Amino acid sequence: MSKPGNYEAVRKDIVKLLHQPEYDDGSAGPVLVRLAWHSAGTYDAETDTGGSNGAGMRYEREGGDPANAGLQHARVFLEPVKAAHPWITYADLWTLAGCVAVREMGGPEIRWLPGRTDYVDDSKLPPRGRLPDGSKAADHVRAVFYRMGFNDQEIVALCGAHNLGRCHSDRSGFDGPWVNNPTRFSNQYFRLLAGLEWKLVTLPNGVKQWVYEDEDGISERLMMLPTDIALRDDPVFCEWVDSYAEDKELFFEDFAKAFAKLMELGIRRDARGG
Ligand code: CCH
Repeated sequence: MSKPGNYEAVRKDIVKLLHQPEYDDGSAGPVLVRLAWHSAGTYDAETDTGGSNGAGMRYEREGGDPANAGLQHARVFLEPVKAAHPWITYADLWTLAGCVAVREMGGPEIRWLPGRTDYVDDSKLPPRGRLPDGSKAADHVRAVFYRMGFNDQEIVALCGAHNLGRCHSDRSGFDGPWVNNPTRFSNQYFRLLAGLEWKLVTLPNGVKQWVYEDEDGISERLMMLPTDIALRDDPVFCEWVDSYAEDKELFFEDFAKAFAKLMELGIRRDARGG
């Protein structure tokens, strides 16, 4: 067991578990990033409810939200780290793991602070349905992220995380990765979103998503959600899609800021950081 407060030791153990040859594309990284985001993304600024405090996904009420399907894999990956460092809260562990995973997959360093509690405050519990629905349009994306306190630029930067990982037909119903190398953090998602011709298809399960077909009409395995395409087609969002497609450094900087802000939603610390 490490000394309480030794977050460097926790970081090192998270790095060690990222390599998972039997899982998805060989990395636990993408699903850890999604766990961090879904733990925080229930926040509502007006009522100051939701957010990563409380690690509510441990319980059926939040963990069983269909939007969180598949995230049990991420939580199971992290159990040995929690066992080796029992002093860290789940809420800190899940958010830290997301930040470490982004960095280890080649992304920016994200400023992360400890201090989240696992105490479940019933008055802060988020109702289900606060996370975004990939089948919807730009107005839905805005409503969800404005509720957390983000602006249009931050929304586009955050959605650049779809450079990582993939959709699973047995989780969300969507299927496939957004980019060819889904375990490497880059701005490729924006370059493909802006640069390729995307075609709307209906999958055998009835779910509609966008796919890329090359000149011979052969469907590649790359995909976009309707909400991703909404970023390309919205007059304000699209300016940021183009900027991030052209300027990887700008994307990394803006992503790091927006993701750090996401991890802090609803978290308050006293002067000593407690
Ligand atoms: Fe996302 N995301 N996301 N997403 N997401 C999915 C997968 C990942 C939406 C829907 C989906 C963000 C924003 C949005 C990741 C990070 C972020 C999936 C597939 C859907 C659907 C789930 C499955 O089937 O396993 C929608 C809608 C929005 C906004 O409107 C933001 C913000 C972030 C992080 C900053 C990551 C990473 C994945 C891949 C997970 C994996 O298991 O590979």
